[in-house]
Amino acid sequence: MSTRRLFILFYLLTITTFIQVDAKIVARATCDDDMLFYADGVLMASNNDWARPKQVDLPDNTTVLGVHCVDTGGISGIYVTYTLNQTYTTDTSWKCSAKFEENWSTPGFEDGNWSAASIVNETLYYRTDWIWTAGYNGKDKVVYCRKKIKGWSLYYITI
Ligand SMILES: [Ca+2]
Repeated sequence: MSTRRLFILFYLLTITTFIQVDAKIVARATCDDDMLFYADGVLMASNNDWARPKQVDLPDNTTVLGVHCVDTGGISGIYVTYTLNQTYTTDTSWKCSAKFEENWSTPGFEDGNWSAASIVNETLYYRTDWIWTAGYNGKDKVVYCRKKIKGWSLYYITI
């Protein structure tokens, strides 16, 4: 193998290492009140203490996050952060619905009819980046919110 080819190989290995480090997805998720947290349609965590988000290590190739939340009274909301090169927090790019639909949390589900999430903006608990459907304040008690996150893939290059 020539020096140039060795250099290219080393270069690609370095890039691959960075991709793998960056691709690790760590999520923290909670909701007010009872949460089920999904990654690509697979149940990853449940939580019924909104003040204590659950930390979840997600598969590197996760493409869709889903939160099913049941509000059992008072105020409601969903809060998720996840790292994928940088840290993202629930915002209006999430899609929410109050209607159960089969396979709603899977990558293949078509969410074009779902509405953009509403920001709860509950100042009592400083919830400036929690989300819900537009039916906040007791109208929607059971909601489903999902978010397509950036996927990643490895490219194989012949030197
Ligand atoms: Ca509540």
